[in-house]
Amino acid sequence: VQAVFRSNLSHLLELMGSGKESLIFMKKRTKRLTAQWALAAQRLARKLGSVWRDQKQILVHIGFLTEESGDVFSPRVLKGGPLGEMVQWADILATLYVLGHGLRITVSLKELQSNLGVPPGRGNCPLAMPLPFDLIYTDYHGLQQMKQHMGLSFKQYRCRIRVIDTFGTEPAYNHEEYATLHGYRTNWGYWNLHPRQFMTMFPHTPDNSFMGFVSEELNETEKQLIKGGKASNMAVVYGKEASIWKGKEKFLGILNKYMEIHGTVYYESQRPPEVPAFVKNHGLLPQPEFQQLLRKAKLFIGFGFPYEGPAPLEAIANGCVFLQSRFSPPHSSLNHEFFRGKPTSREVFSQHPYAENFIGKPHVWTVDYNNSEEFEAAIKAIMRTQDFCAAPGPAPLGARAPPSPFVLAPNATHLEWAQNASLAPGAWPPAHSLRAWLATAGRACTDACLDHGLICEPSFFPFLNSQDAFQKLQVPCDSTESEMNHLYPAFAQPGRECFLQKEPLLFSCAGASAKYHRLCPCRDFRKGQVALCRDCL
Ligand code: U2F
Repeated sequence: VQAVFRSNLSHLLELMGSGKESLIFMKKRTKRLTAQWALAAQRLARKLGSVWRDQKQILVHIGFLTEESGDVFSPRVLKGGPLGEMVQWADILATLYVLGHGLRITVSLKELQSNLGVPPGRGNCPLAMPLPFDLIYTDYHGLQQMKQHMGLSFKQYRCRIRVIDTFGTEPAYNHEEYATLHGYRTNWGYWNLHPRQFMTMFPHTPDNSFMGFVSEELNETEKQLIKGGKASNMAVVYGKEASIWKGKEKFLGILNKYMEIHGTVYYESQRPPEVPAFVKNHGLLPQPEFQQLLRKAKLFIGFGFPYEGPAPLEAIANGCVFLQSRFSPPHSSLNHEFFRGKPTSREVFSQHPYAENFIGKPHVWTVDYNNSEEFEAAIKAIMRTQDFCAAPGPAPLGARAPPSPFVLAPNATHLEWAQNASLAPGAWPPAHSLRAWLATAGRACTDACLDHGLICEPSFFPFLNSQDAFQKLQVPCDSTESEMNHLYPAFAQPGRECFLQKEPLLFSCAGASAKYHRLCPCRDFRKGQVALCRDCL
C-alpha cells in the first residue's frame, strides 16, 4: 500500500487516547502544532511528487508511561516534572502519522499484548508468532516488557525495533558479553541491538541515530512583533522544579542587580523557599504561555539542571540569549548521580553541550559560574547585545554546522531512508565520501572527525578494519591482532602494534584511551542535515 500524506490530525488525537496528564500534555502540543504539520505535509508531498512510499504498519509502545513500569512521569506533568520526553514522543507520533503510516499507540501492557496478538498469560510462549508490524518504536521500559511478553518473536523481530533513548547508548554498553567483561554493564544497556536502533534527543554520538524533536520557528511577522516587544532587562530562569534553584542565591543576587527575574516554578500554595522574593514566579505555565513569556525576555538562564532539554532551543527560537554554566570537570555517568547507570561514558561539559557546540555565541553563552566576575561580566555583555530574533545564525566554527534539531516531515523521510540504508553496511553512504583519519592518542573518533570539519560515520568502519587500511595510511604496524575492543581499529605507539576489530557490533565512534590512536571513518556532511554527505544524492 502506498503511504499518503495526512494533514488532518484529528484521528491521531483519538489514537493517542486520554486520561493521563502526560497524554493530555502531548495531545495539546500536537493540536497546537496542527497547522504547521499540515503545511509540512503539503510541502513534502509537493517535493516528492509521485515517489512511491510504502505504508508501514507501526506500533508505538511508550514504555515509560505504562503503569507496569511505574509511570512516575504522568503524575508530575503538572508539578514541574520532566516534559522533554513527552515533547519528543508527541512529535514522533505526529511525524509518523503525517507521513501516512498505519499507527497503533500503546501505553499499557494489556494494550501491548493485544496488539502483538499475545494471549494474556502466555508471555513466555515458546512459539515465534508472526508480527503484525513492520516497525516498533519504544523505549527501554517498553523493550523490557516486549522481551518478557513476546517469547521467541522478540529475538526474531528485534531488527524491527527502534528505541527512543534520550541520552544514547554507546556500543561498548550495548554488547552484552563485552559490557559484562569490561565493566560497561548498566541497568539499561546490553541488548545487543544495532547501535543505530537507538534514537537520541540530540546528536550525542553518530553511533546512534539522531531523532530530535520539533522546535517551533517564528514567521517574519512574529519576529518583528517580538523585536518591538522585548524587555532588555528581563530574565527567565530555566527550571520548573524548586530544587533546581537551591543554593543559587548568589547568582540570583548578582542577576537581580541588572535584570528583572522571572521563574516558572511549580508551587502548591506558597512561594517555594528556594525562590527569592524578588523573583516574579508565574508557577508552572502551559507550554504556549511559557513560550509567550520567552518572547518578552532577553535572557534565559540555566543553573546546571535539567541537562540537555528542549527549553533552551525554544528560548533561542524566541529571541532569548541562553546563559549556562560550564562544567569543569565535566559531568558523566562516572561522577554524577543523574547520569549514573546510563549506558554512556559521554562527558558533558555544560548544561547543554548541543547549544554550546552547535549554536554558540551570540545566542549561547557558556561561562564558569564559580567565577562571579566572569558570570557578572557575561550578564552585562548580554544586556548590551542587540536583539536578534529566532533562527540561530551560522555555526561558530564553520565545520560545526548545526544538525537540525527539527524533525519536521521534510527531514524525517531523509532520516528514515538514510537510516535504513546504513543498516546494510556498504550500501549507503557511498564509500567515496569516506575520509579516514588516524586520531591523536586519547581522542575519540567523534571528536577527531569534528576536528577536521567532518562527522564520524560508523557504517564505514568495516572499510578501515584491515591491514590494508593501516598500510594505506602508512601506519607502521610491527604486528597486527584482531580482538574485541570498542576502540579498534587502532594503533598503539609503544610496540607499534595495530589492532583490528573482531566484533562488528562494537564499532564505535565514541570512546578514547590515551593508549590508542584510533583509526576513524569520517565523512563530510550537509549543513543542517548531518545524515547526508555533501555529494551523496
Ligand atoms: C529535560 O527535561 P525537562 O522537561 O526538564 O526539559 P525542559 O527543557 O525544561 O523542557 C521541557 C518542556 O517544558 C516546557 C517547555 C519544554 O518544551 O516548553 N515548559 C512548560 O510547558 N511550562 C513551563 O513552565 C516550563 C517549560 C530533558 F528533556 C529530559 O530528557 C531529561 O530527562 C531531563 C532531565 O535532565 O531534562
